[in-house]
Amino acid sequence: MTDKNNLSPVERIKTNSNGLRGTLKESLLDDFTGAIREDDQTLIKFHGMYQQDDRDRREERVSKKLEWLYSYMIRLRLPGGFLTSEQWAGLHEIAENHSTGVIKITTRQTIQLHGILKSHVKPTIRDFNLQHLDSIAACGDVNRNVTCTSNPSESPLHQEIYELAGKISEMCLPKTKSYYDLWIDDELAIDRKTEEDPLYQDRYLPRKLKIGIAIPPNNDVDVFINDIALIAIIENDKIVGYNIAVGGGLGATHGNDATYARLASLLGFVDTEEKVLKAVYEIITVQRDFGNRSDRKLSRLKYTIDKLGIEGYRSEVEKRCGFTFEPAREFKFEQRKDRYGWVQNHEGKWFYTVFVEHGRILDIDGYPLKSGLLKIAETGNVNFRFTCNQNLILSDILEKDKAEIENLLKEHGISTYTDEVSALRKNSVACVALNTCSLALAEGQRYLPVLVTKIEPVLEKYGLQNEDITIRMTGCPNGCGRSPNAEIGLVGTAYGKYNLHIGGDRLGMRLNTKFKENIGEEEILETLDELFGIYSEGRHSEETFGDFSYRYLQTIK
Ligand code: SRM
Ligand code: SF4
Repeated sequence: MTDKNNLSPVERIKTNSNGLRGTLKESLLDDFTGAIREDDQTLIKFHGMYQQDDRDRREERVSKKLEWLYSYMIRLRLPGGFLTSEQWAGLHEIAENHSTGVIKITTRQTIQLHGILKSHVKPTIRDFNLQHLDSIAACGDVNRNVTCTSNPSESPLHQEIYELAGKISEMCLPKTKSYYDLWIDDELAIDRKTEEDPLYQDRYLPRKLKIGIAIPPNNDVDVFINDIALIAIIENDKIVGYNIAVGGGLGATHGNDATYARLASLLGFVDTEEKVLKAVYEIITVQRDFGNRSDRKLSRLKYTIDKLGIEGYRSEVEKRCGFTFEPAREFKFEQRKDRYGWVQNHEGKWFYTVFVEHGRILDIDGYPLKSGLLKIAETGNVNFRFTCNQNLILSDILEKDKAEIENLLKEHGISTYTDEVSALRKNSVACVALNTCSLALAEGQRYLPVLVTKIEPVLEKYGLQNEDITIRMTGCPNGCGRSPNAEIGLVGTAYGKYNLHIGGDRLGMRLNTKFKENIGEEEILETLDELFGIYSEGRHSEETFGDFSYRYLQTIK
């Protein structure tokens, strides 16, 4: 149980927040600064926003005796990652009017906008509201965006888990109405009765909580990195229940050995949807009651699992549920990557997966991706879905509309780009990092594309250019681009320096291991050159780079 005498400062901010309102109203009205009050910086996260500043411009601002250039990032709550074409067109306009203009697809299947000035925060949320979109609980010590295997319309089963993602998201929403008071209605209409929150109470969770749902054989959601992982078990083309795993999480802190990345451990199997929802709910209440509220570095559910033991955690959940878990059932993942290009579903509808490098949708010279997508949205004949690999699926296209979409994809260079990029690039993920992330030690999405261009010829030298090797980069060890769960992981340590990790498997079932510490580009390329050389000569037939390097690491121990 939590040491009540030694609570982290964030605990006080939450319980004293008057339903997450704090002094946000006053902070927003203060024209003297682009920032908000310190405690409000914690509370605004629960409303799906972060205060940030442009780190590229810090020195310039200080030299001009100006405060840092503060702005806000807003993240949408989109369980299962879905927008209609009307919503996409609306989002395009909102991005143009209020943010840097770049639409960013995140590694949790949703959208972020960056660079929103304080005076634009409310108008942005209001415009989202007009599109029936919200950012409630997209950040903060609550359940975050629920992810599920992409392409919900691919089969009736996909639709079923997409709906489950929505139900879990709804069940786990905080009951406070402060989001609407603060950002939409302009009134503090607090009705204590309707704000009573049996799940979060007034202290919320000790830390963020993440839930993902996968349908084997596809693990595109990287399900085991979630605090709660649901794996659909299919028999005779029907979902007969879910294996539930708990305790995934990738964040760690350099130099703090008490912190670590961890994949979720199987708790057991439950059959009906009612039981799944109850189990998820009570897994959360156990974390609420037993999670560490003193040291936020050790407060994720993975540490609670390791403290109570998987048996201890299970028996507490079972006690609260009033039923027991069956032993976990057999399942097999066979792939984790997105299926680029055209795919047709069981109803004859078409889907086109667009490769979007690190989820950044913008127009650049010679590649008008963002304008092309707007034109596609304006046809009204497609939906937009997002993948946990930061890509976009144009979905639910009828046979009669396919040619029109195909032409627009060609006209804007989108299909040519998706077809032509290398296998390595298609399997690359990077986090945002600089210039907006306050925790970044090194570059992420701005640098991995450059590095991949330098790695491509090295792969070609060994005839490995068509291998689907996963490479992921994060600007720090928090793992937002899931670098610990890749065949090649690059984890920022300082500007231009990374730890190089290898030996993770391709399917997201085995974390990688640190191989080289704090190295720059030259040494990264030299090391990979050497490893690819040994791999091309010494690999077993069909052996992936991740499995080979895992084996190689055992031989050099
Ligand atoms: Fe993350 C914090 C971006 C997915 C683990 N993450 C942050 C912040 C908000 C930095 C901050 O706290 O000030 C980053 C904002 C950067 C920016 O400028 O936008 C940030 N995380 C992201 C995104 C946008 C990366 C991306 O390029 O796609 C992803 C948004 C997901 C979403 O839509 O909700 C994102 N973050 C992840 C993931 C991957 C996942 O969930 O699939 C992880 C690893 C899994 C996990 O949670 O363990 C992840 N983010 C973290 C952590 C480490 C938490 C921990 O347990 O130690 C932090 C730091 C923290 O919470 O203190 C963090
Ligand atoms: Fe920022 Fe680190 Fe997350 Fe990258 S991994 S977005 S640098 S917190």
